[in-house]
Amino acid sequence: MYKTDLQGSANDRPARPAVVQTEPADLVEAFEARVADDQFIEPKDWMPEAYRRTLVRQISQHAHSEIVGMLPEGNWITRAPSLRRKAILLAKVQDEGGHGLYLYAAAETLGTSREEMIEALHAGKAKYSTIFNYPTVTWADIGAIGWLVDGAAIMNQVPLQRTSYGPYARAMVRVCKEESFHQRQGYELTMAMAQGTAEQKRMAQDALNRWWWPSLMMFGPPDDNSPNTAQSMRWRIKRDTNDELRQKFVDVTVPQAEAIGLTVPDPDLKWNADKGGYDFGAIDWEEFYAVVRGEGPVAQERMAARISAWEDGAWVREAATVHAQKRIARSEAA
Ligand code: FAQ
Repeated sequence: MYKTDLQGSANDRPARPAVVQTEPADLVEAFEARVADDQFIEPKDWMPEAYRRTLVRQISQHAHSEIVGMLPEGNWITRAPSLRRKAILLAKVQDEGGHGLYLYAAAETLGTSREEMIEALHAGKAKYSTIFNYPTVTWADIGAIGWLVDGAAIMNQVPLQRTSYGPYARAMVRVCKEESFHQRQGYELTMAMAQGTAEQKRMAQDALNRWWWPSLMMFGPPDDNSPNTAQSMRWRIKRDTNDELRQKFVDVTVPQAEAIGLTVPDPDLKWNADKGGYDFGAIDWEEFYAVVRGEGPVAQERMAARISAWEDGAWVREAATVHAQKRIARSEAA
């Protein structure tokens, strides 16, 4: 149900056709000069169509990830073990909804409506992050999501505050502040469990074991199999490559695990003094591509939940539209 053009492994994917330059050379040149000068491109500025398409693709997929990403944690709101944990989790899930909205709004400035983007998601034409196709089976998973998933998200999003498209960069500033709170609450939750009873520590370790590798996959395919990175780096949409960000995440997160007595589930993990970072084991890219193709453990459940939420909410959208029309009519009559 969640089909993509990413069939098979990265190696047997056809190469993308070369972009044919049909746009006025002076406009392209001026655009490229502004990007090279680190100026923001704004909605009304001229931009190459391929730049616009790339942004709509990335920003809408990012928005979908935030919205689908509410589901794994939403699953635990009614079962949070204390009022404090419940209040934190509710706030976090609401924040993710807000992030989705800022991002849909940023993408809309490029001329694609929110309805079109949501339709593409529901039709399986748009992607969302692989990470949200894994189930949250114990309370410790809520800690692991905050610590690892939000941790990976921040690593990717901090540089996006300097992405070349103004509305996306500005949305990221607020998103990053909130994600930073999310990461801390997840780490604090995991720490509490790691220092709790033997069973709580076992649950924390089990959650780390299950979420570690999918978190590394969030950064996307390795650079030599990432069809979009080179162009997105040239346009300064991406500021770092997938592998660079993945490495930074590993380097920051491994000491955090050690500090709370948990073990990263990678027998090949080893500090490499020469590079000043960790060497880590091979990622299972077949699993990544299978999840991208919609074969993740709870992929069908996630899309079914989103589609039914959209359908069940139709009356709210209709009521809000009628209310807005009445307000306009009233203010015009006054
Ligand atoms: N999942 O050529 P690249 C969050 C696709 S937010 C699914 O490297 P690109 C907050 C990629 O789209 C998490 N698909 O692509 C939160 C492309 O296919 P396409 C989301 C993936 O764009 C926390 C193809 O593979 N964050 O977690 C994935 O240059 C907790 C080839 O890849 C963002 O979206 C994947 N993991 O780099 C919420 C950040 N990776 O589109 C709730 C913004 C790759 O050509 C709870 N996005 N693909 O058909 C980005 O930085 C980039 O888009 C990347 C991918 C880095 C994700």
